[in-house]
Amino acid sequence: MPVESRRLFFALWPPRDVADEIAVRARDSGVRGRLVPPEKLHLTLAFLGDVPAERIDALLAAGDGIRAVDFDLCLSRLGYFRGPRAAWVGPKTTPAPLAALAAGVREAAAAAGIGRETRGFRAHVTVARRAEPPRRVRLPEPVAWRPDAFELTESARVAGKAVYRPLRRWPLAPASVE
Ligand code: 2AM
Repeated sequence: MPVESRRLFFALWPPRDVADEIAVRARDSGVRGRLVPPEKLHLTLAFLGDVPAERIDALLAAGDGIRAVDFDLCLSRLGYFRGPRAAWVGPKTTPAPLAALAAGVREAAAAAGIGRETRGFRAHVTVARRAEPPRRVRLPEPVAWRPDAFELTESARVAGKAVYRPLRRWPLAPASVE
């Protein structure tokens, strides 16, 4: 009997105005390929793959235990992954609280008995798939984004298309202002 499972990942999802801005800036920078529509733009913190249904409660409980603070993201870089032929935008450097959050969700997954993600964390928002390598490495104008929550998202296939559904969102605590 097949084991029931769901394809899950932790991610940051930009609000619509930021997503629109990312899409416009990427297009204006000459990104070519299958452009990701604004409503599907996200920054993956950890990809968990197929998670057996009976592990999901433990994963949500582990997620509840994560304490993370918010941070500013300045998306100014344009990059390319040759293997998956993905063009992306991302920050020039990864803010420490973002690196800590990515580590936190990976630890939560491990605590729930879900294999650790093998790729190192590289903060990026994929803007085009089956893309050509971008000709520039910088966006003409950076996009500012202050995420206020992280999410456990399901990636389902509906009629051959990837559909993303939120399972749970957790707020990022405001970082104390010095
Ligand atoms: P990326 O394409 O932005 O790099 C949901 O499927 C998200 O998880 C995708 O947007 C993808 O991020 C990431 N993902 C999908 N398959 C993956 C894999 N095999 N390994 C790592 N990350 C993956």
